[in-house]
Amino acid sequence: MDEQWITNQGDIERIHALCLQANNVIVVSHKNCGDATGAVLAFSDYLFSHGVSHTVCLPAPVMNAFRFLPGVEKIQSTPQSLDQVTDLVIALDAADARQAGVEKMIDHWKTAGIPIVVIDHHYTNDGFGTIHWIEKDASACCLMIYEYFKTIHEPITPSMATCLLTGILTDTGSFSNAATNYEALAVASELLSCGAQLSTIMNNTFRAVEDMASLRLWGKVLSRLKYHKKYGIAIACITQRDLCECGVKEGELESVANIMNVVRDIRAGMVLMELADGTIKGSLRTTRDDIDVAHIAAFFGGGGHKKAAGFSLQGTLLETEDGWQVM
Ligand SMILES: [Mn+2]
Repeated sequence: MDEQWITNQGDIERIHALCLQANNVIVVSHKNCGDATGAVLAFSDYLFSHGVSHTVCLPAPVMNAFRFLPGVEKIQSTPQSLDQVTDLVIALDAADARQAGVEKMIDHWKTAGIPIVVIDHHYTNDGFGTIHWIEKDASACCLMIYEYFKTIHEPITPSMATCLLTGILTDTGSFSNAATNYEALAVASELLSCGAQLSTIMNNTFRAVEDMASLRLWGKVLSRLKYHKKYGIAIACITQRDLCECGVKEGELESVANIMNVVRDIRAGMVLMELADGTIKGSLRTTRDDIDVAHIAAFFGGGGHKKAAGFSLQGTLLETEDGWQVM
């Protein structure tokens, strides 16, 4: 199938038709993200309501903050679940095949002529599918799924509304970052009228610190905060030793790069965390309109959004006299 880029409503209807015809759809997205998790679960509810057999796969178990989402138990882990026979792949909120956890399958699917529909809002999206609907200005992928449901007149249940609102709230930093716009607020209000559980979302998703142990860990990490004067970037580093000493699991810290956004006079914040698999996960955040952290992440081989981006490096972290070194 040739590469195709979606531009109008008729194409949304075409994706809908592909879904209705499919015998087994695989829905994939990236890990540790409210927008990704909310989008796949709302899409799963839609497929279920039409009796379409499907599997929902994410590259890692759902983090604590999003385990309240209705239908979360349906989510399976890639890559094991990707081996099954499929005739349609839907990738949501993922900028490339690796982020979606499908890098080992994508060539096989393409050779077999299986359509791979990519619905995404990352402006670093590399067009890894065969049919693409990319809205670089959309605040969240969940907003696009909302538009999709509206276009095909799909009724939005309270469960779907909670999933979609979670994506909008997480990607806009609960309406605080630059992705926040009229559409995000208008759709959020619409989702509340569909029965979205706002207080449940807020209570589960926006507690930056999981427990006392995590708070102590942050005390330790913030006491060593470095500031890169030339670039105006504050850098916090979390080592495996820190996690071990404080008794915190790495999965419990995934969304807290936002903690750096509380500092007013820095240009951007970066959190570097050593993972048990020998890689270092870098997360970048800014609240400033004149900074593009996706550009910085791209320098390290990563990507993302202007306000929130990430990358991954091989190695371990070593504290030196004037900063941190990747060994
Ligand atoms: Mn997103």
